[in-house]
Amino acid sequence: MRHKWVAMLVTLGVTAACAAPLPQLASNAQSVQVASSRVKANTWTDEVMYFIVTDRFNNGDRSNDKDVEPNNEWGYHGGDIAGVIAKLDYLKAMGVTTVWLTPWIDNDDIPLNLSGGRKLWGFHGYWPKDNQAVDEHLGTMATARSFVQEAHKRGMKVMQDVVLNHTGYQHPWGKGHKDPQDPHYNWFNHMGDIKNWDDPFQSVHGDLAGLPDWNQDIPEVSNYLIDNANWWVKQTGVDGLRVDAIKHVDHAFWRKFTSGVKSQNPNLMLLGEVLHGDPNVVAGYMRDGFDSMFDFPLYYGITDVFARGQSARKLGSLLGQDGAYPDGSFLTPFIDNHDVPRFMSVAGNNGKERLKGALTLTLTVRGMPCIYYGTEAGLKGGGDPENRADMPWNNLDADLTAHIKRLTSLRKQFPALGNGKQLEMWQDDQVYAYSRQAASEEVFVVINTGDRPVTRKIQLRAESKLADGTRMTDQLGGQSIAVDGHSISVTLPARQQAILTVGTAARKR
Ligand SMILES: [Ca+2]
Ligand SMILES: [Ca+2]
Ligand SMILES: [Ca+2]
Repeated sequence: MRHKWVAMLVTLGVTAACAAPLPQLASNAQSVQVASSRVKANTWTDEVMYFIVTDRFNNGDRSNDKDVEPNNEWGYHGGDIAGVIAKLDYLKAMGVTTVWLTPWIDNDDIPLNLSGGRKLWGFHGYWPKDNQAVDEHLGTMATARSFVQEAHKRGMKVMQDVVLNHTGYQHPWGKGHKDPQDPHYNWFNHMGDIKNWDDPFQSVHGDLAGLPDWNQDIPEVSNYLIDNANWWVKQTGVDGLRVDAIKHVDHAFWRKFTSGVKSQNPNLMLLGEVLHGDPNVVAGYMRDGFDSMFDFPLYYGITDVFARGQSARKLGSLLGQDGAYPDGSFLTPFIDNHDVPRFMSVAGNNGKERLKGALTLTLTVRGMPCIYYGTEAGLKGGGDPENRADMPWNNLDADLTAHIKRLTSLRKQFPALGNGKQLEMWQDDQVYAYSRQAASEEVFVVINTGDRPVTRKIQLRAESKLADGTRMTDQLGGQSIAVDGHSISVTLPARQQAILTVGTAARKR
């Protein structure tokens, strides 16, 4: 979660309203053990994840369309969980295997009122109001359960987005968080808004734009949050949790959280979000017990190289730091999401070709790729909320969709693309190449990120088992080449890529 509107909200002054108090969940301090070491439970690298801002995706139930204002970019637009269920077959046909939705937890019921009559709603889901309910705009607990069941029926997995740093403005416990007389006063931090984002103490203990900040330092709170996460998993049967804003909570809590959740749900996949470009910072949270982390460092590299035309060596430099992670093979690479401008709004000329290059990298590089809804439509959008526009169902892009399907299909046909070891083969300012090597399979990916055609003679890695004379076929462009002198010679037009597999035939599309 990113809060570019922090200063704006503070300046304008926001209003929040009251809600009825909630019963407190029983504390379960005994169930929680602090992790002594990181236990590796899940590898989802052969998954393809698709991320949906539920309110903006598909309106499957008109009966929950209260507060809908299609022309208010900060308001509800009517999308819901039923709408996602209706599109599961569409997603499956594109090769998606895992779906992550923005938080479906009940959010604030009254908007923030900004100057000029503008109203900000929690359509994004990151303003929790009732920790044990589904938001009425998105569905009910039964709809959430049904979504998970329908996904499972299709062999797909579901990630639930959870917010453990803060509550919404109207959460019954949080709304009194500045009042020492409030019974839950100690459950929240009282530093006021984060002002210096580089100050680690402020970043953890300060408020994000006035959102009441949980005080995870006290066991009542940390146990409650862990119990609540386990409660949700039990209620809905999700396969994993995407955990929001973890850099705003202390490492000690995350160690307790990952251990406490895994002790109840050993197979649950935990994916953390730290919006930071330094692999060492992101790796520090993976060490707290998260199975995977969003690959924000590589995101910046993908944007710089593919959208902005900077040196392809940046990709090599970033992937060369995988050793910083406890498990560098299980990051979650992505091109863009709801907290950053969409790729198509950053890329200049030939944006669609550049996006296809970025997709080729994202869907063949190590880790579990994540595709943001609307990528298959070439959807544009700058900062939040422009990057959360409605899914343009009547304006999908056949070419982009076909490229995604081609890549997901290749991942199925060549498991090394999901599970193989990532080995760099070549880097220069314009070309980046790597192999994905499994026990009995090698796939080479060669990417021309530049605007000129290239030919490169690329030496195979010492680890390669391919003998001279081995024929290879490019599954994207169709060219056929032979290994010669433990090398391959690859020619690529501007902004094109090759995915080379052993054999003379292009696999069935
Ligand atoms: Ca609806
Ligand atoms: Ca609500
Ligand atoms: Ca915090």
